[in-house]
Amino acid sequence: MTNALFAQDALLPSGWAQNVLFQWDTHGLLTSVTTDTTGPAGAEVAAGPVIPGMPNLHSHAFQRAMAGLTEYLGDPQDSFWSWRKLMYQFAQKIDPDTLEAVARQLYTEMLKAGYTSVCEFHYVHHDVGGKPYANPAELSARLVKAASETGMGLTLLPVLYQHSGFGEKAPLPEQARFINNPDWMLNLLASLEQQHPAHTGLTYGVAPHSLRAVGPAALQYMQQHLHQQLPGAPIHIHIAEQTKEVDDCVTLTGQRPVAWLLDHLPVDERWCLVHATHLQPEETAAMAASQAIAGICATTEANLGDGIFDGVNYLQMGGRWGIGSDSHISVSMVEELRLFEYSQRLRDRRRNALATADHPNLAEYLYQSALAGGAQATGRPVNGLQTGQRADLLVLDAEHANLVHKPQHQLLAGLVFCQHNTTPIRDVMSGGKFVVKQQVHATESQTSTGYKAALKTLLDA
Ligand code: NGQ
Ligand code: ZN
Repeated sequence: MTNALFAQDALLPSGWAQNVLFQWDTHGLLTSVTTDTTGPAGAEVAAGPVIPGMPNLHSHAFQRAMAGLTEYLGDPQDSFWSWRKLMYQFAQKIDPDTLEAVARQLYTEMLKAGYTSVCEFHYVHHDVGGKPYANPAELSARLVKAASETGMGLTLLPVLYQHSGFGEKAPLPEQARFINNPDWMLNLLASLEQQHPAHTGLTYGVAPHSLRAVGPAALQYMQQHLHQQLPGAPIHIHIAEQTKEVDDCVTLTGQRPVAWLLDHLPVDERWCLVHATHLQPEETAAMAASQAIAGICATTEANLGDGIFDGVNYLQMGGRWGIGSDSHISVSMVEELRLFEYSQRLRDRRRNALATADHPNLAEYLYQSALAGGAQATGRPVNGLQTGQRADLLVLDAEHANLVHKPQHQLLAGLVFCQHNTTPIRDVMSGGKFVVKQQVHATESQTSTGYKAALKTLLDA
């Protein structure tokens, strides 16, 4: 039997099931998921328990190459803003070839870590100096290439970027590579659609960078025209990550960023509000009610000293969320989930903080929620192991020290809340094809050679 996999144990949207047969079509979409079958019936047999692959809802691919390069005290008041200066200097060095090599390495690492989809919040558009490339979509196309060649599902979100701060301040010279306008963006999307048509593994949306970088009129115009051109396409925005941003927004508008956005734009399930770190209780409630996704990037938020998301209240209110590795100082979905929970424990001095009476199995609850929210943010059919969704799955090693002898309901806690230097993620399937087998990605050695050469170029530049 081709395009079929049998798993003795599999995590479905309804929970753990036994003797599950998965079948999928040539687009990589599941056509049937049958539980309690009598056996493999000629299908390939999964080497361990099967769980759905996780979407990564926030990535700036080029930042993978600067991981670990900003961990020294420069400015005595070192902060997000001094980190950003260093990040801008690094962004000047990126060219099409280095971006492609870094993205290929990053997507390989993500797949091995269990991320089978990524949303690229992509804002380095132009040449150094700000001149568009001969193909204005050059750098976007390199990300598409890296994703397709590694087997990573991609939602490409070209970034709209116009200003250096609230009140439509003129951009800084170091932002020249990012600057564009809504019509340029809509043309870019049309040309990308033509060069690389969407399919189950690739889709497009847009990312107004932040309320700092895009003014109200452009934001309105962008979202209206986007949904004429690409109905239902996702819109992601950075919001309320730093208190300075909140203060500047209040000074200009009298409202905090999340409150302002919810009041002035039709924020709904197509939207992903990345970070949303600083919320007043009314904002938490309104954001949960909007059905937008909160994009939690716990390791980056910790690294940059952002603050702690209002997770306990937001989840109690049924708020939707997913995880992103953002600056890629860590590429580990289990670390994102764990740190999200641990940030709440440290703040509130309690345990199992994000679990609820209805969902006492914390690891399973976190996993299933981040999966559903992440899938919504991708705008692609990646919402778990059910008919019509992509065959994106992970095969766990049941003999791993953190899983061995455990009942089904303890497996995800063994994955998420134990960390002992080896991962129990054994094989990874993306769109019906195994891209990682026994913890090795099919093209990882060429990828690694290319990455090392690119990193040398970037460090020498
Ligand atoms: C970014 N990253 O666009 O890469 C941002 C920093 C900004 C994070 N916020 C730049 N983590 O927000 O202005
Ligand atoms: Zn970001």
